[in-house]
Amino acid sequence: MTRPAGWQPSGAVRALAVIIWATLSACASPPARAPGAASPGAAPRSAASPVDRPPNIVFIIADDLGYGDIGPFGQRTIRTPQLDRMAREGTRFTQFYAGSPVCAPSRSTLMTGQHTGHTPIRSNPSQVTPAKRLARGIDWPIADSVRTLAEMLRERGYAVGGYGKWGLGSAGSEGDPLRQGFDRFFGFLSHVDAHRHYPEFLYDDGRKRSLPGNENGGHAIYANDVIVDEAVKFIGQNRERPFFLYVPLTVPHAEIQAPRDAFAPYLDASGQSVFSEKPYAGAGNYGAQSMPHAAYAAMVSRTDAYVGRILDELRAAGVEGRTLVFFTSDNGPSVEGGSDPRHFASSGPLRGVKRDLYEGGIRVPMIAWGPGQVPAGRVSDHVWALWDVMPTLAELTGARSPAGIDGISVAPAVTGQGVAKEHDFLYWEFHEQGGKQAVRRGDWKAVRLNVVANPAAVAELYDLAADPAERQNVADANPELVRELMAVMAREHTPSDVFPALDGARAGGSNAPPPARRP
Ligand SMILES: [Ca+2]
Repeated sequence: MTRPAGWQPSGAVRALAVIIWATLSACASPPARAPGAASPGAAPRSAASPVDRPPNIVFIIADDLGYGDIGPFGQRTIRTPQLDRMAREGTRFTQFYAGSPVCAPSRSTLMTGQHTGHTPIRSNPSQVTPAKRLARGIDWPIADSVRTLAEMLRERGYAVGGYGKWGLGSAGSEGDPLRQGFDRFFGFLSHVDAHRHYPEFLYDDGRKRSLPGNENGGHAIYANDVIVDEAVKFIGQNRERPFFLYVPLTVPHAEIQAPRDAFAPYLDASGQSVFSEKPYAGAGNYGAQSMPHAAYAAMVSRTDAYVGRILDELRAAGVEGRTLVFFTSDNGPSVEGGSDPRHFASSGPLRGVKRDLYEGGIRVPMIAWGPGQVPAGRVSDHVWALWDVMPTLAELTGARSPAGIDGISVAPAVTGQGVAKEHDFLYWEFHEQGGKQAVRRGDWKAVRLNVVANPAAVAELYDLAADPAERQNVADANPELVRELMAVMAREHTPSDVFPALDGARAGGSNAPPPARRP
């Protein structure tokens, strides 16, 4: 955060990064595709391209895992030895952000490279206008016309597999992952289905696959166990070609349920929880849990074990030297369904939880791992967000990133080679709880609340460098800065006919027409 806004790496820095990348890449085994056989839609590349042999990409995203939930980010109670190891062997990013404080829009920013002022899925399904929800099914689909991260990498010649929760379109809709760039998808398609960890079925390439023993409330097969079984198979099946493995796990999202063996570290000799417990009775989509603290810890440790399984499989397949692995979360920790983020300090030192635009709702862990490619044991405070993943992976793989998106490539922050670009600003909007907007510029963070009822709402202002917990609202002392950041909010929100909640809530209540929609 020390360089002026708008700073760009020089051509010499970029060229150096290219040479270093080419040297690293040359050590890896080539993919099966014939040399020089460009895939449809791939960017034209020179003979000196750094990514003639593009790395495999594994992107693991936990669900509702807070900034402070895992060891590398300060957790002291819940055990996460695999993520501890991943961080020791890779780079930990302390200022990485989700796209949104809830699931669907966060995933939309990842898949489109656009922030929530532009991305097609702006909010969870409950916020779609009722008439349209009836017409199109529960989860509003990403349109065919949208080019997704999965499509970008498939165009580059990657095998593309998704294992976990999709949430951006139901089976057969235009948002079906099989119509959005995935060769294979196994798991949950809708958000609400994914609230259950012992479902009666999962989708296997668009068809329902029964999970025997889960009928009538049975707890025979834990969904994420079988999801990771399938994900691991994908690695072995595609070891001879570049692959993109997307693993959107549905843990530790409520309901708070874990397999019996996952509880072991958190039970005493008599089988009782080692934590204080207040049983959760269950409500709505969420099942009951007699030991919610132990169960939550078990879910986070199970998440950790899944990461370990994937890293082990990469080694067993002999591809760890040409694979980049990312681990993050889609939003902050939840207070719903029996979750109790205060017990484990799940937001770490940050203010807020899921559905907040304070840091605890949107700042999430991020670890990048790639032996010989990503520096080991490094900690980076580079500021980036889920919508930067698409252009970053484009640079790392030689794929063609869409024009006009909000994301920027931070590839040098991942490889440790060169200096990564910095954002002029980051923007978030949230359509529930009265409507919220936030902007981060440098270390300044502005948050507007209740913007639907009060289009004139003035932003709160925090100095994250001096006050990372956002305790001191310094808006009154910095009126000009507040005006500037509210102008960013007014500019970055573009209207949406599907998710219109904020369309009348432009900062300052201006009735001026919005700027032209970006492509
Ligand atoms: Ca989530």
